[in-house]
Amino acid sequence: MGKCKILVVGGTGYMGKRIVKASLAQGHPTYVLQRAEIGLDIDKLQMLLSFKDQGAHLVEGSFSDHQSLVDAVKLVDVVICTMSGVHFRSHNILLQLKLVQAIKEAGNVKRFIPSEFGMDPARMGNAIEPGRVTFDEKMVVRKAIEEAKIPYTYVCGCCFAGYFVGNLCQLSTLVPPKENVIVYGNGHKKVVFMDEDDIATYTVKTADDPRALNKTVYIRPPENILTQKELIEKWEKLNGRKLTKITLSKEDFLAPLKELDYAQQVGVGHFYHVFYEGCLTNFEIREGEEEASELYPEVEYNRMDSYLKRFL
Ligand code: NDP
Ligand code: GO6
Repeated sequence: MGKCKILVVGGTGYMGKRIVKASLAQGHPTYVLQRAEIGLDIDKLQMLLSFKDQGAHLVEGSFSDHQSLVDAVKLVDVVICTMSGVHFRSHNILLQLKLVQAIKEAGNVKRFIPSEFGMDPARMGNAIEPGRVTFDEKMVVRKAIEEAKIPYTYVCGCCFAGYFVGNLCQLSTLVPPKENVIVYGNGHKKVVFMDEDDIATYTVKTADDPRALNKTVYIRPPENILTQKELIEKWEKLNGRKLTKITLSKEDFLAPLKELDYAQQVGVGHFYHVFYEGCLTNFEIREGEEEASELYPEVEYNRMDSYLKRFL
């Protein structure tokens, strides 16, 4: 039996390009949606051409052309969508409803993996405004998938290292602070940090795995469950220098929320849930749910001390 065919929607994005890479690496016939709207975006076009050089098939289509989406999904067994959900980029999670309609109509897709890859929206019913929009929208997409009886896997449960590790969990920067580091509360909530390439590897692994059918797969590998304090210590050890810790209470963290722009308000809300509530780890993974490193013990996921070495 050959490897299942995978269509990546959102393939030139931050997560999408890694899904394309992982799909090719795992030997899947890999299809990437080439949207008409990219127009003069030369970087996207060049990236798509490089995917083709690596063996991917480019499929022309557009979210404003329903038939083109139906035709695209008819080519494959699995659709993985990495639509933007990042509020300082081109967040568009609800656009996936069009993809859900196309998959429903096409009728051939054996698995749909929607754009999730973060906090489990099903557990974020009490999230604060305006950041909760992320979870509300992802839940709207889930509801449409389940109502259409489309087989699915929801991949979630961790923080992207790119947004959370290099900066030692500081907002508005992606590199380590030089002198002072803001510590959220006592810095002791357990967080899950993952190299995005490993998230992509696990995601593609679930695509044809019956154990992941109609389930949520949490990415929570034991070695990458760390508190903010532990992450800071790893950096200090590597860098040979201590940082000055500035403890921030949850009240002080949330106080300036209203003065920030919308995207940052969303981000602050998300940081609040991750670092003050510990929302990634304050529940057990139960019957009917799976954990990625247990399903795929052969994957040698990157540890965060080696990830941090890139910043030395
Ligand atoms: P990006 O911002 O990189 O965008 C991904 C793709 O979305 C783009 O490349 C583009 O596809 C597509 N897209 C954007 N706007 C439109 C539009 N108007 N019409 C059609 N397609 C559009 O997204 P990320 O990779 O950063 O995010 C993917 C997921 O990961 C989201 O669900 C997000 O919430 C989650 N996330 C989780 C994080 C975590 O720490 N856990 C951190 C960051 C994101 P194309 O390639 O066709 O141009
Ligand atoms: C990451 C961010 C970083 C925001 C999730 C503002 C959805 C999730 C862990 O896109 O808003 O500086 O789960 O100043 O389910 C963004 C979002 C983080 C990055 C959160 C995210 C995480 C989205 C910032 C900033 C580094």
